[in-house]
Amino acid sequence: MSEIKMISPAVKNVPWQEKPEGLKGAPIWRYTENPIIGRNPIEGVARIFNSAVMPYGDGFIGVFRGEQTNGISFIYLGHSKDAIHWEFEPDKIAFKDENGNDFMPLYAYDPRLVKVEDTYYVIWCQDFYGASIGMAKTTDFKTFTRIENPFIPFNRNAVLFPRKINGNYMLLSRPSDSGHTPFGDIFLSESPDMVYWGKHRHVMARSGEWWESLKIGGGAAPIETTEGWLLFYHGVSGTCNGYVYSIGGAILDIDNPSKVLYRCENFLLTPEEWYEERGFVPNVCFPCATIHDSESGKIALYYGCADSYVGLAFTKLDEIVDYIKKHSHVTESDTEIGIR
Ligand code: BMA
Repeated sequence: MSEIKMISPAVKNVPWQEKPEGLKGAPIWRYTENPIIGRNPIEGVARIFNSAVMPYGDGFIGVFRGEQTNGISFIYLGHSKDAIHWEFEPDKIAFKDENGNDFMPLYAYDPRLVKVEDTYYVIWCQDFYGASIGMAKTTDFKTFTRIENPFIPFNRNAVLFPRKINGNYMLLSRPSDSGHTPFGDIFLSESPDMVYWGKHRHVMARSGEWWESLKIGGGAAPIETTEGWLLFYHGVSGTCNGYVYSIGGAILDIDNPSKVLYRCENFLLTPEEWYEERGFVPNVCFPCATIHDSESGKIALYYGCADSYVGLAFTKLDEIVDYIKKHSHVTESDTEIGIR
């Protein structure tokens, strides 16, 4: 095993279960009590899935995609002592503009939650005359102030890095179309101020591997390690019966994350449990967050299941990085600088 370390705080109460005996494939294993959030979790909300959580105070906090009973998704705030049992606020997060006036998106889905320095950022997909990325910031989880939309349509799946790199904020995103997007690569954009985004670079393309041959998109906020940025992302294949969403793993260069150092040719997790294969949209494993402990190397991965539930899976940093490196297959478009 490699002597790899996370460069992030210790989180002693990271949720955890030991690896089951006889596990085959990638060293990542599901929580035996999955799904951790079932149907109809809040009055007026039919399903919670594709959601992001992080440590906060002596417990945990999260932003949750709640699909209302009228079919429209918004973001709800949740609190937990153990990051497994969640209590939700009954009303969707009330986003404000800089003057404190109401400024709600028309809808909001697939939120990510990332702390950079002393500020927490919520990033999601919303309508901006077409599907695009929305953002807000908070320091207390009471007031959420919208900040400028980073991109024009169409774009989904934006994931912020947890620290500035070379003085700039860094955002992964996946430009798309207005529908169910039958294509898509991951790109990187930089900003000095979270308002103006530029220096766009291509990071990685959908690959020749069948499970991610249609499109890929960012997943959890990258984890800083001594080997580079560990990225859990989603990869999609188009079958005769619809899309299948699996979870992949890659390691990006620490100073220049548009460069992919290692990329696992095998999926790490693919739909195979009932709550992943059966639901509102079958066959979806959609990663959105990790909670990770730098002292033990434990990683808890949160992922949406079949657009219906939230699931939890576990891995160890050294094991997953070794697996990604052992099964790495990078192409020229992964390793090049990403500008043409
Ligand atoms: C993607 C996103 C996700 C969803 C997935 C499968 O395009 O909209 O929110 O989980 O499709 O339906």
